[in-house]
Amino acid sequence: MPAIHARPFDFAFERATIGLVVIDMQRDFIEPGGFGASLGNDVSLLQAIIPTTRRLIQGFRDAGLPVIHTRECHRPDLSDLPPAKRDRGSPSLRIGDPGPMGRILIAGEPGADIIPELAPLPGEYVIDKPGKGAFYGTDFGAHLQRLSLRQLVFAGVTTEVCVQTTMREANDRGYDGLLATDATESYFPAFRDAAIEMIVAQGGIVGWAASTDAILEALNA
Ligand code: TIU
Repeated sequence: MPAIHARPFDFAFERATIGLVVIDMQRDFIEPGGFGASLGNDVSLLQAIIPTTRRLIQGFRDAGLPVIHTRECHRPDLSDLPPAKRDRGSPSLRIGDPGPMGRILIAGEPGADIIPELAPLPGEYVIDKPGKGAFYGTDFGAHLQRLSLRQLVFAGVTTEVCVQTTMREANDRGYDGLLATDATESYFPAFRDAAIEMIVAQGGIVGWAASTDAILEALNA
């Protein structure tokens, strides 16, 4: 069985059952004027991983393996937005408010789009999710079953929020999850590093971690 050189030990996979999940690489998190900025974050930190994430996506496409994208966003009528989420903290703009990229974190608005550099290809599945985890309130699990996937490589933002939440959800459902350490980022680099350590600690209590080079080397072997 092929394997990716990873922490805490090599990540074995089969070509028939591995796929890439790219979490929330949306304008709302990565460009000025969106949800991430409204929370007071420096969004330029997240822009640094665009080239690596692009290379990782291209590697899966070149290998003929599935790429799944997620977007955190809500229905225009906000019926899937719990008041507890909308009313949290004191952001400059709340979810659903009009901003420079349309309504904040609303499906169909420019800000909710995946950034053009990482745009999904026709045929690549895009999951719109109302929560931080990709399984909650979506057909992500059903889609993984349809594709018979068992090993998931994760990339995207932010490491300790939507990426880690989804990896934990996947782990509890029996998937093997590996995080691409240089294709994920946080507004708090120390949280990115801590999340990676939490994932691999205790013999891989949540999953594995590896560089994009190591992942692509194994896919191309
Ligand atoms: N704010 C933050 O760090 N993240 C989110 O709200 N969502 C995702 O991580 N996608």
